[in-house]
Amino acid sequence: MRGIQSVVSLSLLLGAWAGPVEKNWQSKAPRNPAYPLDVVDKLEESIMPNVEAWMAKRAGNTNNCTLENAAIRREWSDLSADERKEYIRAVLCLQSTPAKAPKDKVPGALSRFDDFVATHMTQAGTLHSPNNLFAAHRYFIHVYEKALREECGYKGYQPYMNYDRYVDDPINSPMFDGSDTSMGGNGAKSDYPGIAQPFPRPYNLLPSAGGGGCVTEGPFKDMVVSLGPKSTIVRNIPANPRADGLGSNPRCLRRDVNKFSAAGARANYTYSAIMDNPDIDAFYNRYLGMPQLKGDVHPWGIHNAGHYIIGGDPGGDFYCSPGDPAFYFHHGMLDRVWWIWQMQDPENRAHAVPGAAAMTMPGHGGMSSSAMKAMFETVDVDNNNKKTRRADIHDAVVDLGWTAPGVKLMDLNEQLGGLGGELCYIYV
Ligand SMILES: *[C@@H]1O[C@H](CO)[C@@H](O)[C@H](O)[C@H]1NC(C)=O
Ligand SMILES: *[C@@H]1O[C@H](CO)[C@@H](O)[C@H](O)[C@H]1NC(C)=O
Ligand SMILES: [Cu+2]
Repeated sequence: MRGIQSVVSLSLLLGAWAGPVEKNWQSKAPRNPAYPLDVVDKLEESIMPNVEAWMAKRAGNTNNCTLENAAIRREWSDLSADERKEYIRAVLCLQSTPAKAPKDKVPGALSRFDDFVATHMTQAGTLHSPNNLFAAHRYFIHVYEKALREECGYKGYQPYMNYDRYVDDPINSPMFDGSDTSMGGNGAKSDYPGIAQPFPRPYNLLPSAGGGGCVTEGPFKDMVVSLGPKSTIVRNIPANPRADGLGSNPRCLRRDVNKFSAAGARANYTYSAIMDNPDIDAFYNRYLGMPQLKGDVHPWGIHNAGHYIIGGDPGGDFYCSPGDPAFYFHHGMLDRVWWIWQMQDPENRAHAVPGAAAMTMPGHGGMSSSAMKAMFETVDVDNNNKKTRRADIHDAVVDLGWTAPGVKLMDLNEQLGGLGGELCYIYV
């Protein structure tokens, strides 16, 4: 007995001696050895001491959220095949669970999955004003993840897409190779025109990568897209029966898995956005690709670059983009990038909100920049399209209609402990 005990304590001692003790979150989130850590992954690892110090500083104020009990959001190809299938099952489940959105307002919502799409459409101003873009999307992903877990029995957390892993060949990547462990394949060849971009020639167009038609392979090949289109540029899609795009318009999922777009989301872009922009507005603008960096030949900004890795319909539609299930992987990555940026200097950055010098999100999906700007003039819009001008940022409410209760914008900044502890997750 005694002998065994001392062997155990000796090996513990040796373990501690032999090198850094593996942290709880690392052992719970193994990485896929096929993908060596990129510069952003390394940056993420390097923030953990800051995160620990920030948690210690906020002790008693993190609503019982700790690094030990925090959820872990992982990269898609770090998940095992079974874990990916389980995630896919949950998304398909959400797509076959009845909608909660009122039928008179959103006759086109076929499922709980569509409730989120409809919310992104009706709350577009709230979700995309400079004040709200980061925080409201953090909340949006959180409530989607919650629906997967609580309504569809999913035990994991929302995965993200590290674009850099797939830049060279997104079509054959674990995200989009069309296998049963992917998020569905590319779209068929079509007359997809590419996507206009707010940059001088020749960067004013993100060219088609050859797809744009219906997705024919993988778990979402039979998916029915119903809401929209509202701002898409994809040709030959029937118009929605309602001007607001909320009517029923059943059609296939269309994609143009696009390596040109992906090139604007290489890790060096993400790294530079985080490290070269200590100011929140500069970071925000860079994230949106504005203004174009001198000589940059992939100037889309990681936000648009990530969206147009799939583009298509509804993925390329400003309003309806969450109708492609890959949306949540992309915005998960963006949320991760925001967190890594925040944790460079939590004291000054954790509660910084873009605004004063933030540029308006460039028009996309066929929308002009002036139309975008008009949408953001009054920032809080409820489900009945009632607009409230906001005086103080601390009063700002993010209202996600029938998908989630309205919450204070400033309660969404702390990923570890925000919303009374409801937000409690890290990225690995
Ligand atoms: C934190 O945990 C303690 C002990 O379980 C509990 O009494 C308290 O209500 C919790 N606080 C919050 C904000 O959840
Ligand atoms: C990232 O690297 C690519 C080459 O792989 C280069 O063209 C681009 O300018 C770099 N971008 C930044 C922001 O460093
Ligand atoms: Cu959005």
